Amino acid sequence: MAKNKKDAANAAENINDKVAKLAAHTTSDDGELLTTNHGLRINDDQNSLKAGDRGATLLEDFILREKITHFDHERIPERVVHARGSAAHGVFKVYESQSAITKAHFLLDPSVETPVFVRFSTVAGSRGSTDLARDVRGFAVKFYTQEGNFDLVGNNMPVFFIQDAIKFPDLVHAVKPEPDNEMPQAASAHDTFWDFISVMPESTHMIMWLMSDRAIPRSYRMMEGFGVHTFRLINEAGESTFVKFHWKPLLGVHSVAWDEAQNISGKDPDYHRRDLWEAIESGAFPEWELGVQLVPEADEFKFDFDLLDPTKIIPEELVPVQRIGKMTLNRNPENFFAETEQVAFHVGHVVPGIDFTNDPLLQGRLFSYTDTQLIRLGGPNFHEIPINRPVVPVHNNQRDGFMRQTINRGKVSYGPNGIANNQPAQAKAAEGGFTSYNERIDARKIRRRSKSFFEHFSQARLFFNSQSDPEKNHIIDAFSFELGKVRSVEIRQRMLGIIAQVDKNLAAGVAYNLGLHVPQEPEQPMNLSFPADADPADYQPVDEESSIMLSDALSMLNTVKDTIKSRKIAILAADGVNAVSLNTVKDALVSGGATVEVIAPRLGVVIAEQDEKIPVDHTFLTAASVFYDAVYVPGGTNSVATLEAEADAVHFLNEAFKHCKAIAADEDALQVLEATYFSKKLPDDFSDVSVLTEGIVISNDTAKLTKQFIAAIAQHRFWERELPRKVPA
Ligand code: HDD
Repeated sequence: MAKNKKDAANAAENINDKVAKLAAHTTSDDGELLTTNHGLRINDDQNSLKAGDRGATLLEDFILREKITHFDHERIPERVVHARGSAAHGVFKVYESQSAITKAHFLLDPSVETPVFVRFSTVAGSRGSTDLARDVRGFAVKFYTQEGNFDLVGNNMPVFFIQDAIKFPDLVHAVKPEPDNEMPQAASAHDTFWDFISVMPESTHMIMWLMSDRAIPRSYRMMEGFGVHTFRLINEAGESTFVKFHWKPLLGVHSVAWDEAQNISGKDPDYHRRDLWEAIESGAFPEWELGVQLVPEADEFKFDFDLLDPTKIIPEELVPVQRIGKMTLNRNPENFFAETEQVAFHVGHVVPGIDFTNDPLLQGRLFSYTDTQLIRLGGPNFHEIPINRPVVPVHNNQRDGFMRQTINRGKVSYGPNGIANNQPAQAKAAEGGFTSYNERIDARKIRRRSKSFFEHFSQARLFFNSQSDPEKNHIIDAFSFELGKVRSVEIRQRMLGIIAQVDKNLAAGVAYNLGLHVPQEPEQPMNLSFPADADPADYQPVDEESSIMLSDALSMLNTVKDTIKSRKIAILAADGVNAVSLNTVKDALVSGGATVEVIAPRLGVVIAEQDEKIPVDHTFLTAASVFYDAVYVPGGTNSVATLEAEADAVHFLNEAFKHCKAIAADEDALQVLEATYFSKKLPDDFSDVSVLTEGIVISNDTAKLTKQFIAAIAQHRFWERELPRKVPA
C-alpha cells in the first residue's frame, strides 16, 4: 500500500534528522504581531476591559480570561523523582559495527549519526532545588534511532539502593523531605532516610557510592554514566550476550569538595545547569564514550555475585569495558519546558538487538515509566510531544485521548481488518519487527528473592578499599555529616553496625565523630526487609569476600587528568596589575581551552601598570572561589597592595587552598599570599615545590609559571593537601 505523503517526504529527507523534525514545531515571535491563541490580533494587552476607566473589569473580557486561564495552568506536576534536571541535544556514532553481538541498527554502521537528547538530574530534590545536593545523578539518554527510540535511563553510579522495584516507593518516601514538615529539601541527611537504610543492608554498596565524592560532581560533563542493570544484546542469529552499559566522560570523572558543594548551593544553585549550558554555548561540547561489558550467555553463573542483582557491579578487572562509540552534546534546548521538562524517558523503550534480563528492579521499572507520564504529561498522547517523537513514522490503531495531535485518516482503527487491507501490517523480524529474546522459563510462581542476592558487603568493601586515602576520608566525613544530622541515636548506632561490616576503620572514624562506639555485633535482625511469614534468620545478609580485593576503576584518583579544557580560572587583579604577565597567562590558558575571568574589587576596568585597560568580569561580591577550578595572582605593586588589604581576595585564596585547587602567583605578588593562612606552608625556596603534588606555582618566569600552572590545573585537585586532615579557610 502506498505510504502517505508525509512518510514519503520523511523517507526522502534524512530520516534521522531530529533537528529538522523539531524545527517543524518551533516558532519565533520575531517581527510578529501579538495574537490570542485563536489567532485574533490583540490591540491592547496592557489594560483589561472595564466599565469605565475606574470601573470593575467585565466578564466579557475574553482576552483577559484566555491569558489568565492559560497562565493558571502553566505548571505540570514535577517528576516524582529526578525533578531537578538539565538537558542537551547531541549525536551518537558507533566506532565500528557491533554486528557480532547486536542487530541494533544504530550500533552497526559507523557512518550513521544518531541524534540524542540527554537529561541529567538529581534525584531527591524538587524542580527548583540546588544542583549541588549530595545525591545520585540521573543520566538519561534518548537515542532517536531509525528503528524507534532507545532510552538508556541510567545514573552516575553503577548500582542501586534496592534489589526489587516493589521497594522503590519506600526508598523514595524515606529520602524525600519528611512528610510532617517537608524538611530537608534535596538532602538525604535526615532520620527517615537513614532509618530505612539501617534496616536494609542490601543498600550498603550503593550507600558507599552515595557517601563518596561521586555524589557531588564538578560538572555533569565530568560524570560517568551507567545503565546499572544487566541488559541483553541480541545479534542477527538470535544469540544473546549479557551487557552492562557505561558512559565514560572524555574529560575524566571529577568532583568538588563537600564544603564547596554547600557553598555553591547557596551562591549558585544552578551551577551544573549553567556549566552545561555555557560549555555547549562556548563550543566545548561534552563527550562520552559508550562502553560495554560483555558476558557470554554461557558465563551467567561464573561470578561470585548474581548478574541480575542491581546492587552489584561487574568489576572492570574481571570484564573490561570496551568503548564502542562516542556521544557528543552539541546543542542547547530552545525551550526548557517544551524539551527538558516534557521529555519522557522509559527504560522499556528498546530497539531490536537490545533486550531485558530478569533483574527484578528492571522488571518493575518497565511498568513505572509510562504510568508516571500519564499523570505528569496529562494523558496517553505524550509520545506526540515533539521532543518525545521518534524520527521514524508511527502507525498503529491507538486513537484519541487528551491532546491528540495526529489526524488519523479513514475508518479503520482496529486490526486485523479487511477494509484497509489489514494495514498497518505487523513487521516481520526481517523487516525490523521486535521479537523478545526467547529465554527459557520453567519456574513456579513465587514471591521471593533468590539467595544469590543475599550477599551485601563484599562489593561495598571492594569500593572502599579501592579509594585513595583522601577519598576514604571524604567518605568518613560524609557519613559523619549525614548521621550527625540524624537525630535518633538508635539509627546512628544501627548504621555503625552496618558500616562496621564494610570496614572497621571506616566505622571507627565515623563512630569517633558521632561520639559513639562501634558495636561489637550489628543489631539483630539487621535486615527488616523480609516477608511476614519468613524466619528472619533466613534473611540475614551473607558476607563473602569479593574475588578481587581492589579495583582501580573505582577511584577517581585514576581518572583522566591531561587537559584544562573547559576549566574555569580566576585571575585576581586591581589597578596597577602587571598586564604583561596577566595577558601571557590568560592567553595560554584560553588557548588550552579554559575560560578565564578577571576578578577585581570593582566592575568596569582595572588600569594596569602599563596603562592598559583590562576589563573586569566580576567583583568579589558576585564571584567566589568555589566557581573556579584555579586562581592566579599576577604581580604589579599597586594591585598587590590592594589585594593584600582586600579581605575578600585573601578569603578567595584561602578557600581555593582549602578546596585543594591549583594556585599560581607571580613572585612579586607573594605579599598577597603572605596574607593567607597557608603562607606558612610555603617553602622558602619555591623551586622546591612539587607542582604536581602540591599545586602551588610561584615564579617570576612567566613562561615557566604558565607551563607549570597548566600542568597543575589538569590534575584538577590536590586532595593530598588535606592529609593528614582538612585545612581551614
Ligand atoms: Fe527511575 C525517573 C534512573 C529505578 C521510577 N529514573 C528516572 C530518571 C532517571 C532514572 C535518570 C529521570 C529521567 C528523566 O530525566 O526524565 N531509576 C533510574 C535508575 C534506576 C531507577 C538508574 C535503577 C537502576 N525508577 C527506578 C525504579 C522505579 C523508577 C525501581 C519504579 C519502580 N524513575 C521512575 C519514575 C520516573 C523515574 C517514577 C520519575 C519521572 C519519570 O520516571 O519520568 O517512573
